[in-house]
Amino acid sequence: LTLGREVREAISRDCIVPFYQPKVCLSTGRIIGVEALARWRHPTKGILTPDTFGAAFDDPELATAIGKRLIGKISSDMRRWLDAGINPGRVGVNLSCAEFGQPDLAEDILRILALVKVPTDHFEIEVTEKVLLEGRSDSVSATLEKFQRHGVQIALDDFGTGYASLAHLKRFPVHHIKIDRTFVFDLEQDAGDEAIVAAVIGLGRSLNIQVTAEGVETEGQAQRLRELGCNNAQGYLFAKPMAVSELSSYFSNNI
Ligand code: G
Ligand code: G
Ligand code: MN
Ligand code: NA
Repeated sequence: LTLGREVREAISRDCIVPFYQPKVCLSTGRIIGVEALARWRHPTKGILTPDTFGAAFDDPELATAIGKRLIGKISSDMRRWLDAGINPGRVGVNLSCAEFGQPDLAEDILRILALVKVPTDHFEIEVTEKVLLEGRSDSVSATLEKFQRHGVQIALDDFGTGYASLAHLKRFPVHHIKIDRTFVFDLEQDAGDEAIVAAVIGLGRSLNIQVTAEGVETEGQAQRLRELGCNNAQGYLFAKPMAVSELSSYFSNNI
């Protein structure tokens, strides 16, 4: 596989890096956390998004290699922010089905966090319902519970696009629901989307689960979300995913 060889080389040259997209409080606009999103600093093609290499996240060996390297970088970035007196809140880290296939996933990640001495409550694992459905559910829940016991929270990503199963919210420790951007896009025009968004916000409120709307691009969408009682949002309206270097000026204006 050419992609495999190229990705392995990119990892060894330290070219796969985290970008960070702020998550903000809809009432104050202040940053409440960031999501780490993998980027490939390609020597000739520039910054590549997972559009071009995301297939690697489906391969157990490559996904695990990328994931470990990214968590190392993310935790040392967090260490540096905290040391500089900046508190960016929780950083969300995406983990794929392939990564959940690794029996030592939680131990490996927790060990990396302990190494840089970052408090675990600065971390959140983002999983889609696909992870909950496709993994052996006993081992997935054991892994998630291990994270939870050590203070790492769990976010259910792309919520609404899969099964949006209430059983998942009961069976797995879920602290945070991220409403998929496909429901936010047409929120002001489509009564069905609005009803779904309102229902998820209500669900979060009754179950005491934090809710974040993804893909917020316009002030109109943000306003509608505020009216529906949504507390948190993420999207180009507030900030795009940024390199660490760009993030520092964002921090100085938004913390
Ligand atoms: O910016 P965006 O194009 O970053 O991300 C595209 C997709 O790739 C998203 O669905 C996101 O969850 C996934 N993705 C981004 N970074 C990572 C990562 O570090 N690990 C995994 N497993 N998936 C990621
Ligand atoms: O992990 P997840 O699938 O949630 O990844 C988020 C994806 O959404 C990433 O690819 C990220 O670059 C992208 N994204 C972030 N904000 C916006 C936005 O406002 N609009 C759109 N269309 N995509 C966004
Ligand atoms: Mn995500
Ligand atoms: Na998502």
